[in-house]
Amino acid sequence: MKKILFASVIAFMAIFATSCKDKNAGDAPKARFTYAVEGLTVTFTNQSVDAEAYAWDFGDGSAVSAEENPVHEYAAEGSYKVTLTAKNKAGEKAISQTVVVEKPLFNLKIDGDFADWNNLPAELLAEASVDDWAYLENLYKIRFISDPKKVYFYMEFNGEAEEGVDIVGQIDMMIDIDGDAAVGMDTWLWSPSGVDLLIEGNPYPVDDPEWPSAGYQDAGVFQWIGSTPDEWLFDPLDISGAIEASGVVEVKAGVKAFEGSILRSAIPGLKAFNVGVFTSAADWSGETGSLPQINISPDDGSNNPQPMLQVKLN
Ligand SMILES: [Ca+2]
Ligand SMILES: [Ca+2]
Repeated sequence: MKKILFASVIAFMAIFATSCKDKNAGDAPKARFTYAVEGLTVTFTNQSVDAEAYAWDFGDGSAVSAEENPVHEYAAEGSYKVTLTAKNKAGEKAISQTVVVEKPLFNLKIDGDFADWNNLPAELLAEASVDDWAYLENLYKIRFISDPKKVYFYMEFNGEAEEGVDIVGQIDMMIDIDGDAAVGMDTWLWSPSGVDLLIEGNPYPVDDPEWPSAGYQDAGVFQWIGSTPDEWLFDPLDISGAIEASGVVEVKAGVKAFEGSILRSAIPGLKAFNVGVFTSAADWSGETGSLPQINISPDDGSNNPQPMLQVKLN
C-alpha cells in the first residue's frame, strides 16, 4: 500500500512538473538556420523558433558569437562544421551544418573605383583597346572577366559631347552565348559573330518619361530571334536586377569609365561569352565606337573584322 501511494505521489508530481513547465517556461526552442556563401564570407540567417538567445560556433576555433544573424569571414578555404545553439528558459537545442567556403578567384566591387581592375589574374582577363587610326575611335577600352556567378565589365570611352549630344550615349554589348558562330546574328563589326544576346543601354541616367533609366543597370536585355543571320530581330528578356553598374566617372580629362556585372544564372542557355561592344551617340545619329576595333585598311579601305572577345567562363 505504501509502495502504491509513493508511486502515485511521483506520478502526481510528474504531472504537476510538466504542467508547470508548460505554463511558465514554454517549450525548448527549435534551432534552425540557413546560410549564403560569398567567397570566404558566410551570411547566416537564423530561423530558430521560440529562442531568446543564441550561440554560434563557426567551427574554425574563433570566438562563439551571440548575434542573431552573424556574418562570418573565414581565414582559409575549407569545410567547417557550424553549430547554432538556440536557448530559452525551458532549455536549449543545437543544430549543425557543414559549410564549404572557397577563396574567390578575384575581388571586384561595382563601386565606381576602378583600381580593383589592376589586380586581376591575367589568364582570366579579356580586354581590347582602340588604336588612334581606328574607324570608330570613341570606345577606348573594354575589359571582361568572369567568376562562377557573374561576368564583370569595365568600359572606358570619350566622355565629351558635341553640340550637347554625348558622343558615347548608348552602349551595345553583342554576345555569342552558345559559342556557335553559325547560330545567331552576323555583324559587319566582328567575324565570326553569331550574336544570340544583346544588352543595350545608356551608362548615364536618362530623364526620358517614356524610357527613364538610372544608368546601365537599367539596360535592356534582348534575345536574337531572327531566322537568317542578317536579321536584326530581338525580343526583350525580362531579367531585371541581373545587371549591376556603377555611375560614370571621369578618369582623366575627357575620358570617362564605368564598371558593372551581369548575373550569369539570369541568362538562359549561357555556355560561352564571346562579346563585341559598339557605342552610338546619345541621339542615335551614328555609331561612334567599337571594340574589338574595326580593321578598315588605311591602304585599300577593305574591312578585316576581328573576332569578338572571348571571355573565359569559370
Ligand atoms: Ca570597383
Ligand atoms: Ca551564337
